[in-house]
Amino acid sequence: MIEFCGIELRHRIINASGCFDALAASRVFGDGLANEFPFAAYVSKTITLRPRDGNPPPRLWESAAGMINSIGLPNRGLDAYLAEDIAALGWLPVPLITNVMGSTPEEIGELVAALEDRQEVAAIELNVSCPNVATGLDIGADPRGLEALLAYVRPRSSKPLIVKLTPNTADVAACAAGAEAGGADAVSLINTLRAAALAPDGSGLWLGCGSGGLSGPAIRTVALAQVWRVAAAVAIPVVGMGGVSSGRDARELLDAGATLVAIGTESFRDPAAGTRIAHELERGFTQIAR
Ligand code: RRO
Repeated sequence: MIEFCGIELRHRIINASGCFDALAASRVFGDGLANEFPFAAYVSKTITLRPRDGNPPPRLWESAAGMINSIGLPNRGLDAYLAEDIAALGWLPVPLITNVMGSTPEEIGELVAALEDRQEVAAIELNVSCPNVATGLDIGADPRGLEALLAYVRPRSSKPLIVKLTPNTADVAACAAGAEAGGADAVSLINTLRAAALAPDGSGLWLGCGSGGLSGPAIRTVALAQVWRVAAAVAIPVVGMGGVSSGRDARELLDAGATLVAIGTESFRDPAAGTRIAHELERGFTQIAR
């Protein structure tokens, strides 16, 4: 067993928010999914206070060794999550981590407070790093803003708070330190790198919202560098992610200082990637020098 923020996990591999829909997967794969759930914890797609339709299409672009998304947080909002989704996830054999995003500290505080009495929620991930909404990035790229945000939100929750950091900043270690100083229990990184693609017909930017976030193997070495820097800068646990598609990749993020590794884009290609990568990791890889 692995201990993470007081939560016991079977292994070190979890999903990246938004990259594995457990409700949709249970409809496709049936009851068997509970017996062979690919991750040691389940992180929900981001929820917001009110329902959101998400960004206009096109929302995806395949790039060299990666994918650019501009999904824009489509979700049914907090009320539907509390009233329906949490109960529908009752079969989950692993702890539930709920990912939330708001535009202001007050909104985030409200989301966090609403989850306080739900014992089904083991921890909360604060998404301060979505590249696809104007308000998502600002707080997450500012160390003092992050510290102030956490200082506001922290007293409103007794649950572990994980802060999802943006890679789109000059100093990710300072942002992590700001989150830690404000009372975060852990940080997770990296979210996607801001990116754009041009339409093949020359009509301009491809994605409906202009730019999007790059994920997949293309960003793995960026993630490795940022996880390394952050793990050296903070004492709280780090959840590393970005382009991991094998046990070897996961091992490298752990060697860089991560406690857990999250699988993102690889799960779209292989829904059982979490299980495979956890097994590959268990079989072992040579540790690299730090
Ligand atoms: O929904 C999205 O567009 C999205 C989110 Br919330 C995020 O955190 N990261 C990302 O690449 N896309």
